[in-house]
Amino acid sequence: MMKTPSRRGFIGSALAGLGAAALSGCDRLVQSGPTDRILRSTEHLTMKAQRALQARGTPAAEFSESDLSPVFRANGTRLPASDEYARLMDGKFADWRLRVDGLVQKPLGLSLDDLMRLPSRTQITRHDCVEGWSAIAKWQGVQLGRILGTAGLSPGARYVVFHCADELEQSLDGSGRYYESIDLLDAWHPQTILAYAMNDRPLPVEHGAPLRLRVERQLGYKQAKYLMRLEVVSSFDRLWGGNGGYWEDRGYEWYAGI
Ligand SMILES: Nc1nc2c(c(=O)[nH]1)N[C@H]1C(S)=C(S)[C@@H](COP(=O)(O)O)O[C@H]1N2
Ligand SMILES: [Mo]
Repeated sequence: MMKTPSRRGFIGSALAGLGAAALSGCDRLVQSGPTDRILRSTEHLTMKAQRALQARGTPAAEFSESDLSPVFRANGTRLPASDEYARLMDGKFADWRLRVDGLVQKPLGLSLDDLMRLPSRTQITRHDCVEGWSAIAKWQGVQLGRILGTAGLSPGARYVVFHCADELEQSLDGSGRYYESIDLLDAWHPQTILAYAMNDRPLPVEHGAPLRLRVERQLGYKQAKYLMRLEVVSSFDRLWGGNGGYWEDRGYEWYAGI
């Protein structure tokens, strides 16, 4: 089983990769006798890329109880329409399992109790929707890195895909099903959690019961609700529109940083 990388380890190796890429670019330029100007511009790009990666490792702002929004809108699906979801909801999600599969050493099927028995993280953060509203709430859940560490990544693993229970757009081929994806850097970010509680209560149905993603450095549409399955993949070009998410397939940016 692969060792769980620490956040530093992860960013470190990503940066090392960038360094190597920059170096080989440098060699090539030197060999072909380039001007200083080109060399400087690649140095500049590398520095920008490094800054961007380092910035992604820094935490999102956390707030205090007194900042909690009195009202937190629900957006997109408020109740998945499938019979399966209705059945799971009727049973208070006792029969729900989070499947973890794809490029993992050990596929998992985790119940809500399994997740709640693991150490949890609680964070008060601000959710920003592209539609122009924000709200602050308290989220409690399991760090995604812990789950991936238990499953163990297989070679080629690069992204985590979040498959949801709802179809936001009704379609014959299922292409209206909500899904999202993040890379491993965000997956191991300490504030990236699978949340089962909101404001000290079980996650309400309209906010994604029984489990949703919180990936706090990104916009609202990345915060996938109604999680059913996590799939570790090397690329998402075979998934639906190939852009890594429901809204991405409809033109939104894949990396929705804030
Ligand atoms: N499964 C699923 N996840 C989703 C959505 C959705 O429609 N379905 N909407 C997204 C959008 S655009 C936003 S702003 C947030 C809204 O979360 P909320 O309903 O808890 O406010 O969920 C995101 N995650
Ligand atoms: Mo949103």
